[in-house]
Amino acid sequence: PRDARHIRVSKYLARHLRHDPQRIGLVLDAGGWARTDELLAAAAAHGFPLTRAELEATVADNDKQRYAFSADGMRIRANQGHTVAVELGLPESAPPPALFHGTTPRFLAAIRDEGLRPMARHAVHLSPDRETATRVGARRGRAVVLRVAAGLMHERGHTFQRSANGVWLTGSVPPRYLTFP
Ligand code: HQG
Repeated sequence: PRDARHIRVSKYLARHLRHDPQRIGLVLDAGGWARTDELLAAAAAHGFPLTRAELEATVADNDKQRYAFSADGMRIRANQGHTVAVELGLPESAPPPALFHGTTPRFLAAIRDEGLRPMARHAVHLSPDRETATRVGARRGRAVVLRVAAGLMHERGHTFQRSANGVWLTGSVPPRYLTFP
């Protein structure tokens, strides 16, 4: 259930597992993992007490499966979306022929010029279908969905990784692989 508390906890995790762990004195390892007990202690010490049960519920019920526990439950990380340096260690994977990127009109001129760049994040995020890309673009205004010739990129040596929650990641997308609406 996506109640207000669940959303607050998810946003708190995004802030500290993707962007700003040092704000609460949290240390992520090279793979982006935090110790679960350290996260709970750090959150409590910085005015955001949450129980292990709430944390587990947020990870399990998250609409985009943004977070994952290690197999033993001792560690937790964000599946994608980082701005801090992490090496997620995802295997390279062959993408489907087409992937999609949702953006908004004010970025189009720059994207036509220079293609898709990771901007603040570690990789360009691509969606497996137009519906998902539309939701991503709509976060910033009117959604514009670009088609990415991912199969062709892959044939020509670009590498792709698929995150645990189904987001496709690649370093950049040159303009010639993009189809604009
Ligand atoms: C745009 C959310 C100018 C790009 C979503 C995007 C996703 C350029 C923005 C995930 C550009 C970056 C990532 C260029 C790209 N010139 N603008 N050359 N290249 N852009 O948030 O893909 O809910 O870093 O189109 O669902 O929007 O947080 O990337 O608009 O999966 O889990 O620059 O974040 O997931 O924005 O979103 P972002 P994104 P969560």
